[in-house]
This record gives sequence, C-alpha cells and structure tokens, in this order.
Amino acid sequence: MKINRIELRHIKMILVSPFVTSMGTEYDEEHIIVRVDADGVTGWGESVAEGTPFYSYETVPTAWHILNDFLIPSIIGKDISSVDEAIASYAKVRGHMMAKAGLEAALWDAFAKTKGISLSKMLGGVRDKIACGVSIGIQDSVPGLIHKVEGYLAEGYQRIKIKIAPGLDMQFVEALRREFPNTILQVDANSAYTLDHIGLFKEMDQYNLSLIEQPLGYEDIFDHSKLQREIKTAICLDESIHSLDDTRAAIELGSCRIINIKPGRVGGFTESKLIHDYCASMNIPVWHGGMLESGIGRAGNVALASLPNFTLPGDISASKKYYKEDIVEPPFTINPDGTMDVPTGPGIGVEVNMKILDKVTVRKCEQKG
Ligand code: OSB
Ligand code: MG
Repeated sequence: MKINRIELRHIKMILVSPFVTSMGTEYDEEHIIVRVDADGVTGWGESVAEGTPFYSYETVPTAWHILNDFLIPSIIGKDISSVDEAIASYAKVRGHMMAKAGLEAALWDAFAKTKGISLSKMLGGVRDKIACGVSIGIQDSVPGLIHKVEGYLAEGYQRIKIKIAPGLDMQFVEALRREFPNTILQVDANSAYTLDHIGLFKEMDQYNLSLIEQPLGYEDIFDHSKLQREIKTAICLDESIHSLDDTRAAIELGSCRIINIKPGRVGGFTESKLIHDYCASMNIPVWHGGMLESGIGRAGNVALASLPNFTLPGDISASKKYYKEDIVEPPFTINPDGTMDVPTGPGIGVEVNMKILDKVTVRKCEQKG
C-alpha cells in the first residue's frame, strides 16, 4: 500500500455538558484526526491527545509535532505491506503513545478497507455487539447524580462509573448503592489519592463496587500493589499502563485485578491486542476505556472492544452522550439492552461527514509522498 498523502486536522468539539473530574473541568474536546490516502482508499484515525496535559503529558501540539516531524516522515511515499511494517519504521520514537495511536488507527482502517473487511474482523473481533457503560463526571449534588444515573439506566446502559475526588466520594457512592442496589457500579479517581487514604478505600469495600479505577499516582504500579493487598474491591489501572510490559508488572505485582485498555494510552491497536491477549492468558478481564472520542475514534474503540476478553462493559457510549453532532454517519447509538452494534462495513464502517468535520476543524496540514 503506497502512502500517498497524510492529512492532520486539529479538531475542537463542544461537549453537551461539562465533564468534571479530579483533573479539572472540560467544556470541549480537542483531538487530532489523521487521514491517510493510500492506493485509492482513505483511512481515518483519531489521536486522543487533549488540549491540556492533565490526563497525559501529551497535548494536541506535542502530538502534532511528533506526527509531523517524526512519524509521518518515516512512512510518507513508501510502499508499506502491513501495519507492523509502519510501526517498525518509527519504533525508535519513545513514548508519545497518543500520537502513534492516531496514525496507527488510520493505517488499520486503510488496510482493512483494502482487504474489504471490517476493522473488527481485521483486529480479531468475535462479537457483533459490545456492552456499554457510561462515565459520569463529578456532579454538584447527590440528587443531581441520581437523576443522571436514572436517565442512563433508562437508556439501557449496563453499568455506571462515577468520577471521584477526595471529599467528593463516599457520599456519592453510598447514595448510588442505596438507590440502585443491583446496578454495576465503579469509580474512577484519576490518581487523586495516596496511600494515606487506605482507610477510605477499606470503607468503600462495603458498597460492592466492581472496581476502583486508578486511585493512586498516574505512573505508579508499586503503591497500587500495597493498596490492592489491603482492600477487597478490585483495582483497575488506567493511567499507569502504557504497554504490555507495564501490564505484566502490574499483574505480577498484584497491583490490580482488571485492566482498562485505551489504544491511545498504549500506542495503538497493536499494543492493545498484546495487552488483551496477555490478560486473557492470565484470567484478567479487560474493558475498553474512553477519551471522549469523536465518532472516528469511537469506531476504532468499538471494533477493538469486540475482541473476546473485553468481558466488562466499556466507557463506550452513544455519540449523543458527548456531542450534539458527531462527525460520522450514522452516529453511534445504543440498543435498549445497553449494547452497541459493531459496524460491519469495510474498515471503521462509518462515513465521515466532511461538512461537520470542516466545521470542527481548527487547523490542518498535509504531507505528500
Ligand atoms: O479516566 O477514563 C478516564 C475521559 C477523559 C480522560 C480520562 C478519562 C475519561 C473518561 C471518559 O472517563 C470516558 C468516555 O469517553 O466516556
Ligand atoms: Mg480512567
């Protein structure tokens, strides 16, 4: 596949409601859309680097730089026979997982379209529907949160995740468990706590949460092993896991019993699959995280989540949970049973609406081979 042209678009999309976490409040989402034109097909990917370095050190400008100055030059104009070959050509670039993942996603889409198969099939997916959950930001009040949860459960979502931060935790967890005794509940701290909070997490054990996501340091693996030994509830790592090696360290140290896979955080679908397969071999369930993606990134997430060991509902929700207008057609919706259909058409299986994409594009650039 000759890589003829690669285009980057810095996009900015307004969220339907502000997303509050221990890291701050997001009103809109900035990402990079990667378009690869190769041998008559067009592949699309999304780099989930954000406008701020609060979840990850990467930002839209750092990913833009790494893509333009290192990743794209290593493949532009070349004839590439596989995604692995592309990855090998930029393997010496350290880190910058979100930049890499955006380009890799566009290449996977292009290769799947060349073969005329869906991205799900190309990645080894086995499901035609995936289980969906929602991630709810920190709310102003307990009644406000309960109201939101009622709405999502009525739509069919199979599990509820809430964001927590010190002082904004037990009251929400306790109320949700009381109101919704049988709902699958989990919390995400985005690294807002330390080992000084062991008592609080022990207290949380009584609420039968399915997991506690990333309670401690954003690169920590060791302290999480100490916390996991002290509590019954499963810890799930998000921020700390950037590779298969991190995953092995976390599992072997007993730092968590569940892994959140986000292709952007681990450098792409290829590393995601390695982590997925390793976790399957260790009886560690995985689920698909989210980064408030547009429909392009979401399509890739849905395809990856169709692999067999994604046994827990993911942070993959309907387009309308995030944005009034998505940049793909059809937008992603959920079924009454809280599942989402995995697209079956070639590649990502959804069309990009160029009019809406143009509307959300802040700047663009291209390289030609
Ligand atoms: O920690 O999982 C996270 C969004 C942005 C950055 C980090 C996280 C999140 C979410 C939202 O929780 C998940 C989604 O896309 O629905
Ligand atoms: Mg998280």
